[in-house]
Amino acid sequence: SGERTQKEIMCALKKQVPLSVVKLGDGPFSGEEWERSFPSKSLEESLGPLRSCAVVTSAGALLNSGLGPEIDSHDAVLRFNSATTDGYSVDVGNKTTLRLVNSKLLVMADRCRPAWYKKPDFDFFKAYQKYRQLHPDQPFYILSPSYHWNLWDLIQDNTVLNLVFNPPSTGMQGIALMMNLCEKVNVYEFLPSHRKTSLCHYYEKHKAYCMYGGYHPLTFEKSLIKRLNQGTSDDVLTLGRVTLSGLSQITC
Ligand code: NCC
Repeated sequence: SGERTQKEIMCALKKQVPLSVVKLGDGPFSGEEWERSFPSKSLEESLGPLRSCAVVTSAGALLNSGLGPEIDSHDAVLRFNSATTDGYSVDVGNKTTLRLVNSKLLVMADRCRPAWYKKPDFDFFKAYQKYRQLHPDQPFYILSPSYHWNLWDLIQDNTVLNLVFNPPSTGMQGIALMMNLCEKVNVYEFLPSHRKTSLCHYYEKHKAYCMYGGYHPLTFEKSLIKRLNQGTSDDVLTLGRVTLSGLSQITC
């Protein structure tokens, strides 16, 4: 793969991983039911221009960080899956501008449906339509499959080992998403600080060392983000903070 410079990787991200959401007319998404399903405004229009953004991973190491006020001071804050702020705002803040959830979660939230693994696509898309009917005013998008796999290609292009063909973690997808939407992105506890712990999530008691990922290429995502970090290694160690430049800020 060869060691690429920070700028080369940023430019590859900008050119090869364009942000894309599923739209009416894509693949099987046509017909009356879908016409009512997708939000009418684009993601960028819904959010407006964003200068500083925070990406808050769900890592247990956020506990006792006291990062809440710093996180909330950003123009927009991205959180993942079922990560709650209730009872944890001192450490993680309480502003949530965007939430990125994996498809499994959307289906599990719908208790009437059979388990995700039986008919993943069918159930997922039905669950999406139903959610949209229940919350029509909440802009809710589906990231395109091409976005996931283009991001996987970028991780593989910058990794010496051959990766298993599993999608990037929701965290990595969210980091790349915010690099598309914001001028500057601070990511919290993706690269572990000195608070590094076996606690998987800050909001649950479950211990599992999930900071390395099982199914997702998380270890390799982390080494890639480390190469893109514009902050200091001291910021990583003491705050668990990585600072990334937005893709609009670089000329390729
Ligand atoms: O755990 P999860 O992710 O919700 O975490 C969101 C993102 O934060 C980063 N992370 C998390 C924990 C940790 N100790 N270190 C971290 O760096 C990762 O980038 C992670 O993606 C997922 O990626 O969607 C995942 O979702 C969970 C689970 O589905 C949801 O939490 C819903 O309950 C997966 N766990 C299981 O399936 C049991 C997890 O593997 C990945």
